Amino acid sequence: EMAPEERAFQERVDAGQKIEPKEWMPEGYRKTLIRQISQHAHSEIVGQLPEGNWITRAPTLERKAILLAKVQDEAGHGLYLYCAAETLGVSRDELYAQLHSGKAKYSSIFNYPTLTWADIGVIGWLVDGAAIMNQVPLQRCSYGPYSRAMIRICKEESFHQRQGYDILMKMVEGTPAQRAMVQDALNRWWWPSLMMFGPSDDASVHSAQSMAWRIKQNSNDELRQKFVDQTVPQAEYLGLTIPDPELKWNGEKGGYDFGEPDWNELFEVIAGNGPCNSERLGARRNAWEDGAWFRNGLTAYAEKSAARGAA
Ligand code: FAQ
Repeated sequence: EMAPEERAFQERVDAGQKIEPKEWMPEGYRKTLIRQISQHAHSEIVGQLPEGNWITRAPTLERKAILLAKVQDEAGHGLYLYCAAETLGVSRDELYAQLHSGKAKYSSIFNYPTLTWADIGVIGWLVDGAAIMNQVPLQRCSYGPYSRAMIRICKEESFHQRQGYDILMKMVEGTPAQRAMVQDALNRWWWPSLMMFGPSDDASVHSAQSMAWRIKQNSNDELRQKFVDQTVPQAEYLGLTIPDPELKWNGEKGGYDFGEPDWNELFEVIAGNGPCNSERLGARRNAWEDGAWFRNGLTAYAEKSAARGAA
């Protein structure tokens, strides 16, 4: 039996109204949003690292400028999302502490290494492609600040995806070795990209409640299916083979049948045991520690100014 204020809240959500920061909300709704938004913010921040690895080695000045802009956009996305999380009554320092202690999650996808330049193309194509597929419905999320952040983020993600596909269009016109490099990158990133959508629906503990609250509009498997359907023709256009022997068009359902991702791998990566987890977290911790002198300087200056003002 729902309390009256909770029933009123649910009715507003069902009617498609936005919930704003100072309004009453169930504690579980607040907690779920803090969890999801902060995890999303951390993903953007950690997500700079795999691509940042190639900024100094981009093949041309133009590619370097484009990649630099993309990685800067990711920093911006992280910052909007931290702001959205802060409206729920959590401080940025707490959120950083959760990331640095390993308590908070971030997307599994950023725990894989970027071995070649083709990986940068494939990340834009698949990882940003999956991110858009997940984020377009989040623009209609019931929580106002998150939904508004998603509108701007989605516009920038579309550019990111195009830049990735553009890298690959160029590379597949190149030498056999360059084409092989693209195929190898696709082979390594395909399954981890499918895992970005989360565990299968029967293992997704949060989906039902998040959908009832209209935080999520679609289940993990629905979005994964849409992603596969959108991506297979793009792979064909590039002349690439998706590394899934079970992939097959199913005319009856109007979509592709495809193989099961290795869920054990996803859970291992989420638990901190992926190929680059410790490297990624180490880089974020170092960045935080290396910035201590600057934070201390700012605080000392603010205290001095306040003391001067009071005198
Ligand atoms: N990685 O019950 P569910 C980007 C966790 S895009 C890590 O299904 P939910 C852009 C989940 O948190 C990537 N953890 O959970 C970019 C939960 O654990 P918890 C970021 C995962 O929340 C591109 C547990 O498993 N995008 O950054 C993953 O209903 C290129 C059970 O799962 C977002 O975060 C995973 N893949 O659905 C940047 C989108 N999957 O918290 C740079 C917003 C599941 O209870 C370069 N988030 N888990 O300890 C969402 O839409 C949802 O949170 C899902 C998961 C769909 C990720």
